[in-house]
Amino acid sequence: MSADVHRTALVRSIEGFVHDVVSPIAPAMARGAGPSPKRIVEAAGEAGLAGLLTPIAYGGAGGSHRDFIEFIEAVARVDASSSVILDVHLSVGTEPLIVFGNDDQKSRYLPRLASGAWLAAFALTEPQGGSDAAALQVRATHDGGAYVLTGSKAFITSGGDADLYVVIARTGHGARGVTAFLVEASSPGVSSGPPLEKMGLRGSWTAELVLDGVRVPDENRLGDEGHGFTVAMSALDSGRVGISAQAVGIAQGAIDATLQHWRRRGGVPDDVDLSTLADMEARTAAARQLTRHAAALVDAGARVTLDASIAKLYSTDTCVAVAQAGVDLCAPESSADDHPAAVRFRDAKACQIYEGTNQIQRVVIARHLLRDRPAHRGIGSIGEGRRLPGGGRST
Ligand code: COS
Repeated sequence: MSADVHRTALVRSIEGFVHDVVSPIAPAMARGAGPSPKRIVEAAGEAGLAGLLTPIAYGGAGGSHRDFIEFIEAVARVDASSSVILDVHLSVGTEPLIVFGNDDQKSRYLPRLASGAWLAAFALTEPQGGSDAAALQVRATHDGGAYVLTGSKAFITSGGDADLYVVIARTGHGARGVTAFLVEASSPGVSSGPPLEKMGLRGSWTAELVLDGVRVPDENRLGDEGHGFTVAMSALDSGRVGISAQAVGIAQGAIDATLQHWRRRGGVPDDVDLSTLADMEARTAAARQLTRHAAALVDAGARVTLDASIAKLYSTDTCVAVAQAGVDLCAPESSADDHPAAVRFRDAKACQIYEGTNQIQRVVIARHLLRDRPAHRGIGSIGEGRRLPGGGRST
């Protein structure tokens, strides 16, 4: 199949999936009363989309990150809950296995994930501390031919419904004492708390994952021992591009909701300042371009840490601002819990928080400027670890 034909077929699958599967369930998902995450991924599997990024040799669609962001944006435009379920499954749930897995691990798990028979999740965050990922405490102790995992992970998307978790656990000290594991949900000692009652994204499950002496065979260690922080960070590099795409979709959905609201009311009210609508569109278009740029870098095999953080920061701040403007333009009806503009506004906020808060994205961007490009910015005299005039550190 030529690349063009492949892309056309993929675009059709995405359109069909959004129209046939996502649109009908969107209102129920917004109330937290829709199908389970597993059912969403099964349906994506039936449409050939649950393994969008998985190589064809392992049962996937062999798609690019450009395809991936278009898929996530298209779903988020209609229903953000479905999009985060799919984003986590395809991205941080499956990609570490594609990038760091050995042949045996890929053969055992990728076909099941790509067909939608299994749902994947990513378990890094812990109850004691979210942003300082290197301080994680879930312990993995080597014992015979297995690692024994003990501790709790918090705020796990699809927690309680996933079949396979990429778990990041401590095997030594500091960032280099962290290792990644593939943990089957059916393993003795794995359990989950109930899904949280959330402000937005109510159709996606977010739960605690408890690991109580879970024996994970050596064959399920993902990458080398001590390499888990790099597995997690590079998963997040690409994952943040997906969240950026999700934010673009939510912003676009807020614009759609505003236009539909006016259509239902028979036109634009006389007192509306249309420059607000124009700004919503311009910011969303800019966020989309940043997301595409970051996705193109991933597809080119380039390091995307900086551009993923810039895209994630800009797009998610944009989606909150655009969704808020949508609520204002649709007021007072938009104060109703089920008004589409209100749903967008509630869903938008989480994008600034997960896969690295926007404060963390600013840390990543600022560190990059100080570490890698001092000459361009006129701060060449600031060395590694030296005090900045404002009292911060340049590391
Ligand atoms: N890709 C590959 N390797 C990376 C990396 C990346 N993006 N970022 C860091 N690393 C490596 C570093 O090269 C370093 O390796 P060496 O020790 O071999 O030099 C190691 O990881 C530690 O890096 P660093 O010192 O930068 O780590 P910090 O503890 O300072 O933390 C931040 C860095 C703040 C960026 C990290 O903790 C982070 O991203 N936190 C947010 C976590 C998050 O997103 N949580 C959401 C979970 S999913 S909802």
